[in-house]
Amino acid sequence: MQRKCMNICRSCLSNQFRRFCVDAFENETKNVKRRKGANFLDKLRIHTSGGPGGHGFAKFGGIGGRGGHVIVKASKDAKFKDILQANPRKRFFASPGGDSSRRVLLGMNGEDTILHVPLGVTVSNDEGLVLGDLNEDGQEIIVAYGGIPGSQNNDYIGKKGESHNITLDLKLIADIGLVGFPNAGKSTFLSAISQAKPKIAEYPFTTIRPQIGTMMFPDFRQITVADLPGLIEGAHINFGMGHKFLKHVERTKVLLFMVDINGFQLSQDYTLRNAFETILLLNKELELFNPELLKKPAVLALNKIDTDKNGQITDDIVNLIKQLPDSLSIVDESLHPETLVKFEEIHKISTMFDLNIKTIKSSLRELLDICKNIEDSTMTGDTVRENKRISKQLKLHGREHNKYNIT
Ligand SMILES: Nc1nc2c(ncn2[C@@H]2O[C@H](COP(=O)(O)OP(=O)(O)OP(=O)(O)O)[C@@H](O)[C@H]2O)c(=O)[nH]1
Ligand SMILES: [Mg+2]
Repeated sequence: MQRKCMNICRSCLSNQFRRFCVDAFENETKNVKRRKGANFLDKLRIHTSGGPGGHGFAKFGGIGGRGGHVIVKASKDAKFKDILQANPRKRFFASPGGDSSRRVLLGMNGEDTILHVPLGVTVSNDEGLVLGDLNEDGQEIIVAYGGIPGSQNNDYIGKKGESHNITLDLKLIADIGLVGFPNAGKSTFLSAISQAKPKIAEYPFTTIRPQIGTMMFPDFRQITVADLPGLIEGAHINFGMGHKFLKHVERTKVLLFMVDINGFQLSQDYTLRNAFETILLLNKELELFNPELLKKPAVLALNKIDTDKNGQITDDIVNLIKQLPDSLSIVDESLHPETLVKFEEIHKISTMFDLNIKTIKSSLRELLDICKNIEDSTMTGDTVRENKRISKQLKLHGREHNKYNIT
C-alpha cells in the first residue's frame, strides 16, 4: 500500500493530488492499525540496567553501597500503556550505590527502580528463558541486579550492574475464555451476563481487543469472562486477527465455544461454513495454536436459537456432536482436527432474547467449582475420596462417557 501510493505521488504533478494520496495513505494505515487492535498492548520489550556499586575507601577500609536493582512488580492497577507513556524509550536504570567516604564509611545502597506491570505478565529474557510469572498483586522479580560495592575484595572499585533486555508478555487472567467465529454473539453474551459494555454489531471483527467482564451471583461469587476477537479458518496463517489473541485463553480455566447455529460466511468470496463446520474449525485452530488448550474443560453454547423456529437446526447440530467422530465423515477432510474437543456440556441459548442464559451461567459456575476442588485437593485419605466423588461428577458431566447435559 505504501509503496504503491508513494509511487503515484512521486509521479504526480498536482500538489493537490499528492496531498490527497498522502491523506488516503495515512487514513488507511490508521484504519489498519485500528482494525488489528494495535492499541491493545500485550507485549513489551524493555532494556534494564542495575545501578553500579559505589566505590570503597581504601584508606579506612570503607565499603561502597550496592547498586540499585531493577524490579518488575505486579500491581492490579498497572497498565502497559502507562509504562510506555512514562518511559517511551523503554529503558529502565536503577541508581548507583553511594561511594564510601571519610565521613560515611559505609556507602548508601542505590535506590531500586520498580516497574509496575499488570497481573498476568510473564517475564522472559532474550534467550527465551522464562524468569517468572507475575500473577498475584505484589509479586516481584529482580530483572537486573545492581553492581556489587567496592571493598577489600575488589580493590575498592564498585562493579557495574547487570544489563538485560527483557520481554513482558501479558496474558489475561480470567475464569472463562470465549472463543468463536466473528458474529457468533460473544460480546452480546458478555453484555448479557456482566456489566461490561462491549461493542456489538452485525459485521465481523467488531471486537478488536480482548475484554473482561465479571459475572456476579447473589451470594457475591464472581466469575470473570474474557471476550476475545473472533477467530476464522486460517487464523494460524494469520487470517483475520490471526492467533494473536489466543494466548489470552491459555490462563483461563474453562473454554466457552460460542457458535452461531446459522454458521458463518466472511463475505460472498468465502465459503459458507455451517455451525458444525465452525465447531470443527475452532477446534482445529485451537489445536494449531496450542494442543494443550484442548485439554481444558470446554462448554459449547449454540447461540441464536431464536432464529430456529422449530428447533430442528439446533437438534441436528447436537446430534452431529453426539455422533463424533463418526459424523466427521460428512465434512471435508481438511476440516478434521487431530484431536476432538470433549464438551462437558452443550447449551442451546439466545443471548439476545435471554433464553437459557441463567442456566448456562449456573452450570459454568458449577463446572468451575468442580475444577477448583480438584486443583485444590492435597493427597490425604479424605481428599482422595473427595477427588473420586468429584471426578465421578465430572464423568457425569460427559467428559469420559461422551454424555452431554443439554439444556
Ligand atoms: N438473532 C440473534 N442475534 C444475535 C444473538 N446474539 C447476538 N446476535 C447478533 O449477532 C451480531 C453479532 O453479535 P456480537 O456479539 O457482536 O458478535 P461477536 O461474536 O462478539 O462478534 P465479533 O466481535 O465480530 O467477533 C449482532 O448483530 C448481534 O445483535 C442472538 O441470540 N440472536
Ligand atoms: Mg465481539
